[in-house]
Amino acid sequence: QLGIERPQGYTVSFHYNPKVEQHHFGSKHPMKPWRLQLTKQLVFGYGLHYAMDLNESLPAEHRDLAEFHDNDYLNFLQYIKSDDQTQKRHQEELNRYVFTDEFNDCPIFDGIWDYVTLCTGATLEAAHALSSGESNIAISWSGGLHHAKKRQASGFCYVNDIVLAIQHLLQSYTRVLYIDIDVHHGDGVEAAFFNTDRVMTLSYHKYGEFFPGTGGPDDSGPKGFEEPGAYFSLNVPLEDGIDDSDYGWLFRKVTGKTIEVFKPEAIVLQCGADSLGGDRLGKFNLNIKAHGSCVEYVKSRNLPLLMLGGGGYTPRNVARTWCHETAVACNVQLGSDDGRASSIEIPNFVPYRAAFEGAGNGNGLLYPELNIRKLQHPKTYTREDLENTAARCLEQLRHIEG
Ligand code: ZLS
Ligand code: CA
Ligand code: ZN
Repeated sequence: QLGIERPQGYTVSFHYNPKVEQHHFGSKHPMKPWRLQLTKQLVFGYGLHYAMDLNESLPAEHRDLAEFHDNDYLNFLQYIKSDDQTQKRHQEELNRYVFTDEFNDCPIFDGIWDYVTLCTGATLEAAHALSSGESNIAISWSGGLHHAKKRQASGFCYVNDIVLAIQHLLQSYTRVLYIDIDVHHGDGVEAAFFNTDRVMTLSYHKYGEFFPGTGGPDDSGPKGFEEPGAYFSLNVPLEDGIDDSDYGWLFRKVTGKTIEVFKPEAIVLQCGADSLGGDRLGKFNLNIKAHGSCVEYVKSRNLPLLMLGGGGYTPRNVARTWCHETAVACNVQLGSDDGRASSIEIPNFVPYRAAFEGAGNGNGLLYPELNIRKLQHPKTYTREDLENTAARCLEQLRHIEG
């Protein structure tokens, strides 16, 4: 591909297994693993594989998952079948582990064990590439499943690849910072490291009548006197319709100060693409350029960086976002600078190119054709709102300074 070269002075590695794309949560379910295929087609279509180490990862094993998850829960995931007969016989476990009903966030589908081990395998391999020094930025777009708990599936997430990856990184690094720009609160990761000061979790999310309902401004870690982990959970609850400049301003201010005071040795960034405008589930109004500039900002700290996927329910926009962010990681500029119509078109030889040909819009990489949805009650952030939110975060950070 014309002019696509490896970045100078550092290595980016890309970890994936194409088998993950074949899985289905059910036809009406918003989580669509084929968005990963779309993403990969774009990444390869642009020739970004010339800029990275490519790794086809192996599925994780039961014992890898058991580093965080409960064995009984893992056995259940490994052996449960999707047919009604088996489900009837396992009703008690189903209720305990996934809350089944006909409208289920976490359905039992065929190949569920393969799906969870493939997602986790890619993320764990990426974490290992960082800790071994093989790579400086490792990418696993099938990971980022931040809601899964020790013994429970939640919010489309069954196994928490992020927690497992951070646990791995803690063997090599003293302090790991977790940053989460998915529109949902990163509750599973926060809960797993609630009582430690070696992991700081920072989540930006919609808060108020929105899943999972946690991550309010006072959720900052254990409240007991001098408990380890007190103040090491930082939450930035936001409202509908927050846009590029307001989100970008807050993200830089709060993330910048967090890095300054916490001094992480490695960073894990969950890049959930449901914070984009026009997402089927999300309520924010970010465009791809603004989302990507958060990645760029984190990358500029030159720390070992694990980049993960997460939410994202408008598949074309997810693929564009993560392709753009792969390019950001590689220091490759694919689109034009204005963050809207891109001068570079989706290459002709990208299979599924048709999927990107939106109604009446250009099909450039950065152009989010579904952006700027008409929200019912978008919040207009005033200067004062933003200053107050930032001030509250900086106030919390004062407790861990020094
Ligand atoms: O962060 O809001 C909820 C929970 C419910 C409402 C929906 N019903 C199905 C269950 C009970 C209170 N759940 C959220 C989960 C969002 C998970 C985000 C994951 C992540 O992006 C990381 C990967 C939710 N929002 C929307 C839906 N669920 C949802 C919409 C449409 C459907 C179809 C399939 C299933 C049932 C009908 C479903 C869920
Ligand atoms: Ca978040
Ligand atoms: Zn989400």
